[in-house]
Amino acid sequence: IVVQQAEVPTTLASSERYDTPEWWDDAKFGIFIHWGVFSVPGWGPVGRYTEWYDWWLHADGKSSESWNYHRDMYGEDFVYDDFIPQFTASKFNASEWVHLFANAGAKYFVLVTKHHDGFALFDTANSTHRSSYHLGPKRDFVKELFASAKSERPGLHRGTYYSMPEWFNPDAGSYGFGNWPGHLARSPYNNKLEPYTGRIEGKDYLQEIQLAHMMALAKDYETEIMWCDIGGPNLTVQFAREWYPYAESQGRQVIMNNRCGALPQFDTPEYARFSSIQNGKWETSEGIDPYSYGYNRRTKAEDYRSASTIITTLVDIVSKNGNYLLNIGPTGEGEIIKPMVDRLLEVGKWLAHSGECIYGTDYFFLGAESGDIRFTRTPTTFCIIALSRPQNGMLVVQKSVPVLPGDEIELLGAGEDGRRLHQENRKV
Ligand code: FUL
Repeated sequence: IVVQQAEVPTTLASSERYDTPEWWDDAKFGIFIHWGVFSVPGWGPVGRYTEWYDWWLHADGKSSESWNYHRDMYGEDFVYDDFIPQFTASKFNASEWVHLFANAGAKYFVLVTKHHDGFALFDTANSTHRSSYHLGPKRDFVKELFASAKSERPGLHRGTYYSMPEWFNPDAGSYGFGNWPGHLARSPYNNKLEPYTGRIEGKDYLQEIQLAHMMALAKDYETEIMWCDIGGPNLTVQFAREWYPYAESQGRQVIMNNRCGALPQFDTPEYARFSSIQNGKWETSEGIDPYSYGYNRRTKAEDYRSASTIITTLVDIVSKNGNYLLNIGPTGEGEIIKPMVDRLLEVGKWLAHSGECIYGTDYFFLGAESGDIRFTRTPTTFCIIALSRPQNGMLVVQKSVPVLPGDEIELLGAGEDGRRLHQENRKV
């Protein structure tokens, strides 16, 4: 017998595609937040993502640095899910977070709502019980953070990172990672070691977990960005067909990245960026930590990217038609540590006086760069941004730039008191 299976569409027709929203094009700078059970150990060998803690523990084997660290710190019987009760979030303060993001000059944020460990930060009642709402702190962090942002910083847009596969979920079977033979997790119900926490027998992974989660984030939490990860088997076309018209009917513009499948609205280079102007909008993501999205207790304060590195990266990306999603990794207690806060606020100071050359700008198509100089523009302004202080105080632009006699030139920046420079406008 040959069973003809219904074909699941994998892409949207061009008539069903949406442009990137105007608010997102204009926003340029967002904050990415990798926070979850992995933040509790918050540790990884240098050069590795700490949100992959559980993976390295298995992948690296019993004589590895990862395993030795884990055994010495927690003992060899301590499994990843034993970190769940320690994920207390005792210092988490939604209001402080959103004010910090806004004061950093970010116009949106993207919260990891479920990473590859399958542990969600929202109410997963309809699908699994593997979430902070059912286990550990018993709190719905997506709801708390989104509610704060909506009421306290309404200009700050809200997005959700969502991992399509789950590493050790037997129901997710062959989806990207597959099962890990012998992987055990602590059951929240009887405290025994079992194959996967919170699993509800007989669920169809794609329909009842993945799609159900994405729909909940879209409708119950009103996410504006569905920032999927990894790709793999998915029902994104089905999702998009429901979500886009739904959001549109509410007068909201929403967006999905290229890792959802179906409709790549924007590219997502990771710890990397394009070196030339791209026709399509794109977004680089990378950590303040030079090696990891998740918090790494090994990283020294001076190793975090400096504010000036962050600013020059932002300028470079924006001049090439991209957005910059800068990641922070809070601790398991929900604290954003001081070195990160300091850098974010420093970036915010710069954006406060020079943001008009960033937000709402477009690239300048005659050439994004010339040495240490970048260009951006709006319909009425042309910006020349020097990435380093020009020698002898003289900025030489060796490009044909659209400046006409009669135009006014203004130098943006802050004086020593931090206030905007007041300069006599100069006529060209
Ligand atoms: C990757 C993930 O595997 C990383 O842990 C991180 O979340 C990054 C943004 O995407 O694919």
